[in-house]
Amino acid sequence: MSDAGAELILTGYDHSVYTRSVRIALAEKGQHYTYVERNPFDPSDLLDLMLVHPFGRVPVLSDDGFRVYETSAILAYVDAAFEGPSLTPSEIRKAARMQQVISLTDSYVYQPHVRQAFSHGVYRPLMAESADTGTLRAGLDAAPRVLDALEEIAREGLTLCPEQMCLASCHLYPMLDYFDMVPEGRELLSRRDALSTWMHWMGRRASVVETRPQLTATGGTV
Ligand SMILES: N[C@@H](CCC(=O)N[C@@H](CS)C(=O)NCC(=O)O)C(=O)O
Repeated sequence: MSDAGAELILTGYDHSVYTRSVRIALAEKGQHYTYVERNPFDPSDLLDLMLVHPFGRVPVLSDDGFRVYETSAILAYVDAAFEGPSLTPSEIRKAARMQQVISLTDSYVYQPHVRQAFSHGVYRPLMAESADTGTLRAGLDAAPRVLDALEEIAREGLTLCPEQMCLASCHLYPMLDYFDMVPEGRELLSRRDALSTWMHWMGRRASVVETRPQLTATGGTV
């Protein structure tokens, strides 16, 4: 366990899905921390960010000087290092599915659902930035196959289920929450019952409610 008096600092960006994943996990653990806001898309913030992250991205967690980046690694560290309910199931198949969802989220969810559909369907228009309908369409076209895979996993009942908070839920939820703001995305999600049931359960958790991003113009992107 991490030293209770050690300084814990999370460097992140409020609009970032990956930052929110870590914030959800820290809230689930009941862990206090200092939050430093850095917009990786703002050149002046990027200079500061490069001092703690070699690729200039967020989030970055520093625990008494021990620095971790890459969200999956941060989440695993948070779960292992701090008191509070475990976010990793002990049952082998549940743990395997959890890891599968975490990897799947990075490989197949982030780009189409967040960078393409949400960014060009909701975020850029909201920030009065140019949006590309072709990119929005490409994200929406790629989504059904990914959502079907997630639905199959949720139906199986080993992870992405109500009452089973784990690191996969922390990792994935912020991305689908953004995708749900795209009207066509909401429609696609609503046709997947098990995934929708898990989304609704997640949406009511205090950790999720208190980490909801304030989507106001900052001149960034997601
Ligand atoms: N693989 C990284 C991805 C982090 C990431 O891409 N974060 C976004 C914000 S959600 C970012 O910093 N983007 C800045 C950029 O693309 O230059 C992780 O798992 O932490």
